[in-house]
Amino acid sequence: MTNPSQPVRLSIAEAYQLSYEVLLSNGMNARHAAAVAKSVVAGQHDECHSHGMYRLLLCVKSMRSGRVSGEAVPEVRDVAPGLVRVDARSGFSQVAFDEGAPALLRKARECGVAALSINNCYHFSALWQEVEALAEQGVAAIAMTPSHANVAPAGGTKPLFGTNPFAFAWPRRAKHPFVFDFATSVAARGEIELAARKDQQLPDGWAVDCNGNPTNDPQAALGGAMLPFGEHKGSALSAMIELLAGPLLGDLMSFESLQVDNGNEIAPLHGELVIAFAPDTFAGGSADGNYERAELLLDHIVGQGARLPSQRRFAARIRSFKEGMLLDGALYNEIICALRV
Ligand code: NDP
Ligand code: PYC
Repeated sequence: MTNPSQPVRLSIAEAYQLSYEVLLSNGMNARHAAAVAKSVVAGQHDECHSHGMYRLLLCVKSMRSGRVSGEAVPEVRDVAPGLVRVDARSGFSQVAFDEGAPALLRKARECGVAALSINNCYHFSALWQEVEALAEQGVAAIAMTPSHANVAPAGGTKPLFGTNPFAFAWPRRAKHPFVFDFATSVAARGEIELAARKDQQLPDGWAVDCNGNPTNDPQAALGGAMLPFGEHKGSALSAMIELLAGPLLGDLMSFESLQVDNGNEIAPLHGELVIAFAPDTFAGGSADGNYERAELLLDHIVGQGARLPSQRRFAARIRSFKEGMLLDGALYNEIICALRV
């Protein structure tokens, strides 16, 4: 235990070992514990605090509910030249993604474009991890998923959509890929939860309370509805994600996931859609010239003094690997308490 008001510095290895042991001691087998620990430590070392080691608390609660399988062996089905389906069999999404990604890459290279449908998974993670990993294998990728119904459609005041993240990655030669990944709500729900833990007010425009009135109080926001980013534009994108990663895949939408949750407040259960595009296959050979032209665009963005999305993350990663990373002291204590001995 540590002083809750002082952050704790952990090396990447220490953070991973702690996360792995917490997950293992709460019923995950070694494979699931390793994949989920890698995911939360990646969030932590990239300073994405809403999806870093804070998520261990949700994982533990989900495991202790008895609903999530910590030993699920995903079933991979090659259903069409451009489509692979992975049934996660009520496990967390990470192992299912790991199982499906090789077929997705192979199919994208063969067909130019291919899709991975992950079904029946408990899901809590940041999507950049998956699209970044795919781009490092030379494909462009998009990923999307519903969550639990917490966001009102633009013009409404009642939760209907999930915070529905959308991520994109473009591969670059000898450089980090171009990656963005954001919720289609103004911010991820995890940001509101973290604000509530610290008793911090929310910026204007993030949420309404249960009566539909604007609120800056994180507790009132959690009990009311979050708002989509960009009004009708984010709202339409969020609806698209519900449809593509829900009915298209034959899986649950956010309001259905919340119904299935039935007040347990564990990780959402639904599907995820990942689409990969192979630049060389689109180019009918080598895409070298196309990559060079893509670099011009990215250079022009930076040339105006703007930054590329994920630039902050990549800088945080370098810092964390060099100096270790800071974990909130109160959170560290909760994580230690979650260890079952
Ligand atoms: P943010 O608003 O923090 O950031 C979104 C993206 O915008 C990042 O790629 C970020 O890059 C980039 N960005 C931020 N500021 C700038 C800037 N000034 N210039 C250029 N790019 C910028 O994300 P959210 O709160 O919306 O989402 C956080 C995470 O939550 C995501 O990773 C998402 O996948 C996850 N999430 C997961 C859900 C799930 O169901 N599994 C549900 C909802 C969210 P950088 O990181 O470098 O700052
Ligand atoms: O932060 O909005 C969020 C979230 C929902 C599910 C996982 N993360």
